Amino acid sequence: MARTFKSKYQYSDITAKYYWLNRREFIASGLATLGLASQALGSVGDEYVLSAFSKSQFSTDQEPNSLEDITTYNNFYEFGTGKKDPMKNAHNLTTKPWELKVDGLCNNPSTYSIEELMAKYPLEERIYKLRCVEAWSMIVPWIGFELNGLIRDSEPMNQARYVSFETLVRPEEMIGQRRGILEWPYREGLRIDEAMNPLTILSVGLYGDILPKQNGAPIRIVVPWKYGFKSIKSIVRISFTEQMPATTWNMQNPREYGFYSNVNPNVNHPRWSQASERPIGGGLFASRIPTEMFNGYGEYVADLYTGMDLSVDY
Ligand SMILES: Nc1nc2c(c(=O)[nH]1)N[C@H]1C(S)=C(S)[C@@H](COP(=O)(O)O)O[C@H]1N2
Ligand SMILES: [Mo]
Repeated sequence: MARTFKSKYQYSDITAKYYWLNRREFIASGLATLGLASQALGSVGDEYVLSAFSKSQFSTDQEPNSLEDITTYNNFYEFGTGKKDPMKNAHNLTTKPWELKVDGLCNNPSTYSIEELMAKYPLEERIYKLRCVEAWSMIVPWIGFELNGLIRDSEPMNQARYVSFETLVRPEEMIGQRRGILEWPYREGLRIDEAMNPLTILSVGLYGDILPKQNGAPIRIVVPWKYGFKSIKSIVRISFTEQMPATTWNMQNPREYGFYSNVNPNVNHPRWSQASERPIGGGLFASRIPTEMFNGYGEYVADLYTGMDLSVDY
């Protein structure tokens, strides 16, 4: 049933229609001057041409947030700590050429360009809910491919139990990296079975186009059943390890941010409740909605945690 449609502004499917609707709305919203509009859009540029993509059974049928919501309310500390800093500063990042290195405990380490990855792995649209640990959420129509194909092709050794990820370090272009807000590079990690789960994707686009820079161009991870900080942006390295890798927010404050960080309404953050969340884009007085276990993805991922106490391994 997977329908294939081409990217680059083709009015050929519901998703493309969303794109156009949002775009019109966006242009009408007062950012109409070209300069501002393209800045807010994070220079969705000509860096890469997205290959054709198909729809996915894993997409939610909830309506995606507008492109404006998705590109103007971001966490990307490499570009500053304010929600609008990434939109203002990420255009400085050079995303082409870009290399993604795969190394560590595997028999087939390799380095890939973005073009090679897009040619090798078929792209799909995945409309997922993103739930930040700060208790807000949005619906994002990502385009990407399952990480498990790349993992299989890398032939991990038997000892490999975890996969770690690293973001680029380039303080000349990433203004936030000139200060020690976090320990750079930003690092994340998954257990290998979590990384192999079909929901875990490498995203190269959203809304039918390549990734805006503030969303982690040219390639980022998306793990929809975990808090947003696990979905690491602008990655340059994937490594297979035997030991649980060090991860940025866990290093920063292990009491507040665990390695697993599965969305869990029953385990509160020490400074705020995780029982509910604020959907972005609903306006100032929009009501909060209850947070779902595993962000609503339990049917696909609950098995990964059988026998674990998730209030201990939070
Ligand atoms: N390299 C890097 N990746 C990152 C972050 C970051 O600061 N640096 N922030 C994380 C957080 S806290 C969230 S909620 C999501 C936000 O993704 P979005 O801006 O595309 O919605 O990115 C995550 N990935
Ligand atoms: Mo977040």
